Amino acid sequence: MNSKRQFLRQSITAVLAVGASTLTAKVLAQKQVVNKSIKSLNSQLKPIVVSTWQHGIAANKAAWQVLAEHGKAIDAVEAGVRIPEADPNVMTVGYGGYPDREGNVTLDACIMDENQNCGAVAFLQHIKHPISVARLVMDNTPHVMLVGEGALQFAKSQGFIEENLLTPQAKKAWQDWLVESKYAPVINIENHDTIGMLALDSNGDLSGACTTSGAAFKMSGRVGDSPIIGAGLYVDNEVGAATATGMGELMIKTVGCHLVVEMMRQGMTPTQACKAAVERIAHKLGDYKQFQVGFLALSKSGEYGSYCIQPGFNYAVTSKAGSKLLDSASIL
Ligand code: SD4
Repeated sequence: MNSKRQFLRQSITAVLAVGASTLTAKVLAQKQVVNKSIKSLNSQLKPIVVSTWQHGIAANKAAWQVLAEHGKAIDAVEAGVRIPEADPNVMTVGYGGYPDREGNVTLDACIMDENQNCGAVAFLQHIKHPISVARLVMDNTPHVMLVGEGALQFAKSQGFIEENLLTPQAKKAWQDWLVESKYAPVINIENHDTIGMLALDSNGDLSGACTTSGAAFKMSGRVGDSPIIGAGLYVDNEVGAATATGMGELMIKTVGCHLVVEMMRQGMTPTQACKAAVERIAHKLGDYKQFQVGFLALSKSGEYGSYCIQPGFNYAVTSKAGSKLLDSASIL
């Protein structure tokens, strides 16, 4: 190669290199601007907490106290759902919950954190805060779920006290029900109140909790979706979280909350994902119109949404902007 040609080639290579590095620098700078604005948008959306039904407002308030202090989402959801658990006027969660057909209050709950850790209790009696027992199953045992007598013994070993959870109000409702003893588990049309709560903390981590006394006047030993990871609650810290309320059998049959999170993973918004899960139930289960099911979801970026079968499901949202109660869209 003659020296003139060599000089030309070197010059072109040098010009291209300068051009390329300027371009790379420009692209990087633009990328940083985009990342910065995504970050600031996200920090506006977090922390945030959402939960099912009207009693979610009071529950979110307790959760918000944790989130506002830069606490962890897992601590926020536990603190939040303990409010309706202790409230005798909430007739389908914890203390004051409607009993089964034998007159026994039996409770189901589960909790899940940002690291895929989870804990659950089912058919637990005499303990006011099943969510905190579920938390200790997660934190202090190698297991995910304890049920019945075993769950009670574990709770007592952790310092929980046995209490009578059947309030005079709930006893009266059960005695009235006994007159006809008609087992019609149509929940959420008149009788709703399971609390499912999802939170995104200021660190960007997601967690969820779900707690209930289940279907009123259910068969003894009946367990619904609420303590079952994937059915009544699911959290994937890379994607989002979902919880459910309503006729638990429908969520169990479709592994509803896991389905919602997987739909979000495929790119759906929380509302689209909840709608897709309700549509799956409608498509697979012929009798779905007799029941209520409501899904609530929160994405990793703080976007939330819901969908249900019957009109009437609502949910509470609390963020820096304050608290609000929103009506869910429905398939019927
Ligand atoms: C259950 N999913 O035990 C619960 C009940 C419920 O609002 O959500 N009620 O099936």
